[in-house]
Amino acid sequence: MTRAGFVAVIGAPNAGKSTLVNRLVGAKVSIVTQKVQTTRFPVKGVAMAGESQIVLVDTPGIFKPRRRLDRAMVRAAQTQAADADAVVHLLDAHAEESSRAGDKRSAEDAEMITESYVKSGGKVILALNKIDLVKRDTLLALTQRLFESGAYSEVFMISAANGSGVEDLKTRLAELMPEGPWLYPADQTADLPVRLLAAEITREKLYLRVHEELPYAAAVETTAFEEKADGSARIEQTIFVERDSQRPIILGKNGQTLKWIGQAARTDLAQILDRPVHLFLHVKVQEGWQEVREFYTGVGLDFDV
Ligand SMILES: Nc1nc2c(ncn2[C@@H]2O[C@H](COP(=O)(O)OP(=O)(O)OP(=O)(O)O)[C@@H](O)[C@H]2O)c(=O)[nH]1
Ligand SMILES: [Mg+2]
Repeated sequence: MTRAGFVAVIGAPNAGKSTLVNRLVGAKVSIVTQKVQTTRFPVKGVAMAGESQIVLVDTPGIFKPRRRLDRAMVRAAQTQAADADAVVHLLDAHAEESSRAGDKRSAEDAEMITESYVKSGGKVILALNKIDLVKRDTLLALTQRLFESGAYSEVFMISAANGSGVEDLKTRLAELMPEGPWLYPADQTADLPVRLLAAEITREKLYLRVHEELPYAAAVETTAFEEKADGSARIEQTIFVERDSQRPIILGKNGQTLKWIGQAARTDLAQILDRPVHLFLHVKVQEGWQEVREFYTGVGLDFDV
């Protein structure tokens, strides 16, 4: 008897959702950076646990949206939660501990998250993340307070970064999956089209390298993906920025920054695609790319929310 279903991982920006999905899947399916709003669209990863197939849906962070892109991201996360067989609300225990009471912004974000699982109809699993950074007694007090809210069916304490507690969560998710045939071949871990995955990897390196200078203003598009006769892949990508002043930030002195980004992305891609990769990056200024419909439809986001 096999089981299979969808688990939406939702939470505030930077809670560690993508780290958790990668950990559960055992492969890198979604990009991770120290920056908030790294994940822009739902990304699926497939985990196997005995006879259960768990399709994890990594989602953009839920927060009070301000721009069109924010709205599209938050709506996508809420839709995934509503459609899933189980919902995990991942909460950064460390941030929760250090945020001052009455922090208006985080209160608004929390409200948005609660709203999305009210829409999901069912109970939600709370997973307190980053327990490697939090003292045990703080954690217990936090758990009690959150559990008393009544919104959660159960609580797990985990560290997505070092894996502690993650196997228990996985076992529980496996039990919650409905009976039925597997949705993906047992050896498949990701289902992102390869061009999109390649663009995400480059965006990750871009964020890792210039996260302070470049708040949310960049997008990456794969413009060519060619399988060469010698077994290698030739990939061309364009990095879009919004202003002329952002170009030199990405290029760096003598083009050093762009070179680093390209090398780091190429190394990852070669490993993920399991073949040599030739990567060519271009930087283009496109004012207001966030208002271009194709940037949304290309990654499955709704432009009109
Ligand atoms: N110490 C510690 N850091 C963690 C843990 N989980 C994630 N992180 C770090 O938290 C940061 C954010 O992780 P992500 O997985 O990108 O978070 P996210 O929730 O997907 O963020 P968005 O996509 O922006 O909403 C990264 O720097 C991770 O390395 C953890 O268990 N412990
Ligand atoms: Mg993410």
